Formats: sequence, C-alpha cells, structure tokens
Amino acid sequence: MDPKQLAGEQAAAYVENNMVIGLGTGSTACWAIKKIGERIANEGLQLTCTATSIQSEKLAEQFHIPLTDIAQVSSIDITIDGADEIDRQLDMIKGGGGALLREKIIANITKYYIIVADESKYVAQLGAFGIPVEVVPFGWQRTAEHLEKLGAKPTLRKKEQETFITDNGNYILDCDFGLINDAASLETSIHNIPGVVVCGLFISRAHKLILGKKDGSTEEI
Ligand code: ABF
Repeated sequence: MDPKQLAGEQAAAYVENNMVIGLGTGSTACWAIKKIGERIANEGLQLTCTATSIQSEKLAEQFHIPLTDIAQVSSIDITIDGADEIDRQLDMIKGGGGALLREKIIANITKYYIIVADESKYVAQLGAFGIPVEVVPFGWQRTAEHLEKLGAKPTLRKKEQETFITDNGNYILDCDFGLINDAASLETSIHNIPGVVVCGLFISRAHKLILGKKDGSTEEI
C-alpha cells in the first residue's frame, strides 16, 4: 500500500463520534479525508468538519463530508494535515501546497494536531525544502528584499507560468535559507517583516506524527 495512504488512514482512526475535525491539505491528508468519509457513511459518525483549503473543501464534497465554516468553529479536537518536512522535535516546514495561512489558523485552534507523511518527509534538520512565505502582492519585491537580508534566496512561486495566487489572494515566496539552526527565531523574524502574512515554519504545533513507510509499516511519533 502507498505509504501516504497507510499514514492517512491510520490517522483517521483517531476520529471519534461528536468530534470537531480539521481537514488538512495535500495528497497524504487526502487519504485521511477519504477514510473519514467512509467512516461517516459506515459508522454513522456525527462530526463537525472544517477545511484548510479550497482543495480540501472539494475533497470533503467528493467524499460526502458536510463542512462547517470556520466562523462557526472556536476550537477543533483533531486536525489531520500533511507536511513538507518534519524534524525530530516535530517542527515543520509546510506550505508546499500553498495552504499555509489557513493551515496555521486551524492549527492554532486545534487541541490535537496529527501530521501524516511518508518517511521521506522526516528529516534530521529542516531547510532542504525552501520555506514558503505568504506575502501580500503590494510591494512583494520589497518584502523579498527584507527576506534576503535574513539570508533567504526568495523565489516568487509560479503555476503554469503565471504567478501562483493563494486561496486568500496573496503570493508565495519560496525562501531557500539553507539548513535551519534556530527555526523558532527565524519564524519570528520572518513574521516581523511588513508584507508577510504567514511563514511556513510550524514550530511546536504538532502533537503526533504518523509516518507511512515503503515496507508497508507505519510509525507513530
Ligand atoms: C499540506 O501538506 C502542506 O502544508 C504541505 O505542503 C503538504 C504536503 O503535501 P503531501 O502530503 O502531498 O506531500 O498540508
């Protein structure tokens, strides 16, 4: 079985009746969303679900999961989400899918944040994957210059030769900082730059990591 499917389906087993659930973004979280949809149908689970992106909203619709707008949700019991990199302290780089702002807003109100990933995402030190930084379009070039002063090589994200626009109407600068030594300080420094909406460093937010492995096993950390 696909390691992403292994991890996603194992995470879905943590969902219990009457919970409030956050539905993450990405191909690994997709498997959890699919399994949650199956459990609702087979077990008659009563859940309140909210989504971290238009992509996960569409998956919820595809798998017949009724959604509640985030405006009606003050706290979330479990969110199941993916990551681009996650280290031994469960600090992460997220945002490769462009959903980092809504993911971080939902992570902030989540009691138990479960990350699902294939083992390639589990790293000794963050940074091989450039940090996605969501920025407002106004003056993005000046924002990029501030990120360069922090040591980044920022690249404006494109999709099919056009500037990528997030669900929130913003741009993303993918910032190569090299391997990161003090992720918590870097997250704060990036967030202090005018024009930055959110950065893709998620520090001390994950409660559990479920890794799917090529040998068909999983590991919970
Ligand atoms: C999302 O999951 C993003 O934060 C991250 O970029 C993505 C990883 O996608 P995948 O599971 O497809 O590798 O939450």
